[in-house]
Amino acid sequence: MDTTGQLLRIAIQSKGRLYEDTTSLFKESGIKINRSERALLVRSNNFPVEVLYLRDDDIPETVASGVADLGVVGLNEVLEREEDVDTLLHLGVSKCHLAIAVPKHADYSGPQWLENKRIATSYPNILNRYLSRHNVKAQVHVITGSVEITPLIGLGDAIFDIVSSGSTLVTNNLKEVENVVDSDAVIIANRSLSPEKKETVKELLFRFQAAIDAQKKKYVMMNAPKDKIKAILDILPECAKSPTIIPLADDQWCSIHTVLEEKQFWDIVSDLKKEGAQGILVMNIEKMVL
Ligand code: PRT
Ligand code: ZN
Repeated sequence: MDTTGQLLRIAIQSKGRLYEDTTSLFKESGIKINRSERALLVRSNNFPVEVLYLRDDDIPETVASGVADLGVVGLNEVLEREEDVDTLLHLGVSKCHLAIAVPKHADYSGPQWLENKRIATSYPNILNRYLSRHNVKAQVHVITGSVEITPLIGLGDAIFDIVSSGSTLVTNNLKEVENVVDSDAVIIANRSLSPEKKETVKELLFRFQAAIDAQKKKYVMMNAPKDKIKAILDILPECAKSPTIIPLADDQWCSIHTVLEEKQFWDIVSDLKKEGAQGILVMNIEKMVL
């Protein structure tokens, strides 16, 4: 079959935090990308897609201009670059947020505290939009890298930067005072894809979604006394109300299989044990088509 018209070029980060998450998503979606050392453009041999490896900062523009059809990039970069692209899917990985932080002992009282202050950031556009929403005039200093060190060396009164665990702020004697926007990796698309390419995008998103849904869920198996089946089913959350029940060699016992979100599992595991569930096994699901 000739798939030339359907071939999608997708820009992803060449190395860094997003690279790992994106590469494993392709793998979990059954799309083979065999990248030899430092290759910049690699075509999959089992799906009509070729991967273009770039710095994440360049991905929004590359997609907006049509050099790539799709891109995987942090929402933070999409919001900062203000390029004309569609955001198609949130991948729920590489999560972080953009926050304003000030020295630990500052008497921060709200956005007005920032009036006339110097704020260091690599995200001036998002910050300026935030400041104008709050009618605050501040001096925005654009710095690439090591933003968190600026208050310590007297280069600024506050910073606006990516926060994940928060430990970088603590190490630099800063405290977060405003969470401005949450971010995760997203798929962005060029706004004028051909109908053929749109078909491939549909198939790609379907596969990605199945892999994302599977990551959130666990396959749970447990043995239980038959007379406790009802009690155990009552404990299971609504979404898992039709579990598989399999007889065991001991006819007083059965095996109950169901699918749960990991958090739900931890919420109910002690109740399951109280009702006599034993040998509880929790397994990863590779793909899940809903
Ligand atoms: O070379 P290239 O330009 O492609 O990479 P990069 O260095 O710009 O990006 P990279 O790989 O560091 O991050 C890529 C994307 O990952 C970001 O744009 C975010 O969308 C996302 N992400 C998720 C993060 C973090 N978590 C993160 N913790 N990006 C950066 N950080 C840094 C942050 O800058 C700060 O210095 O980690 C520090 C804070 O971390 P905590 O855990 O101490 O709070
Ligand atoms: Zn970057």
